[in-house]
Amino acid sequence: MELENSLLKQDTLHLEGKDVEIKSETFEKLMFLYSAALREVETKINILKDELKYLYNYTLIDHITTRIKKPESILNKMKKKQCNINYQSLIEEISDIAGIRIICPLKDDIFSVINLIKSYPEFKVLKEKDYITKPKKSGYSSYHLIIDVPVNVAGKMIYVKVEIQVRTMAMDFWASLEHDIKYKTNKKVSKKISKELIECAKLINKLDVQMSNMV
Ligand code: 0O2
Repeated sequence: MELENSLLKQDTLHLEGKDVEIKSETFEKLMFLYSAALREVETKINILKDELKYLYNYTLIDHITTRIKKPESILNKMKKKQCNINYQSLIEEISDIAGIRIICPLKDDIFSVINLIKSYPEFKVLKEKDYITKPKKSGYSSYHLIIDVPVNVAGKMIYVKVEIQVRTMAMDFWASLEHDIKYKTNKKVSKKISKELIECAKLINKLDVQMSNMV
């Protein structure tokens, strides 16, 4: 595969400048680290979800999904960001290889989830993007956190980046459809459709505010 071939030209991998060096023969070994970090986060969030449900009968989190970015998508993103195609820049520049999406019923729940995640001492927040208070031009709304997650490999602690996206069910509905229509296709979406998508995002925001006010 093109990506693997390009990456594997450099077989010594330095992780985050933290005194760990991995002699990696395969791209899969690196992906294993991301998948391990993702599982750590997924377990913690699932426990949080159940704890709130069973102890306080509150549904703060409706559901969560996880994914590891496909090699083709990693390569496309590296090219788009004009990165050097090697492990170093993959690890440093691409923050969302491991991704978890947390879907909340209400808009206010997003900020509660974010505060709870920030209170975990083992997660180090590297970056946050509040597209809730200030949606993207496209209309996209979501709260993003990039965190460093400790993973114990062969007795050594290494830190792996995981992207957490938190949004409401309504925002998720919009983002999923918009993604299918526009974000991942190479087809140019007409101005009319883009405008309609922005209008729909505004309606969804109104709906989220109205629903929040009812509870
Ligand atoms: P996919 O397929 O979802 O993984 P950065 O490195 O932070 O400077 P980046 O990662 O492009 O740049 O940051 P940004 O804009 O916050 O986007 C990260 C992710 O948010 C995207 O990942 C999407 O999942 C989502 N996203 C951002 N903008 C939009 C949008 O307009 N519409 C939709 N539907 N999703 C969006 P990927 O890798 O682009 O895609």
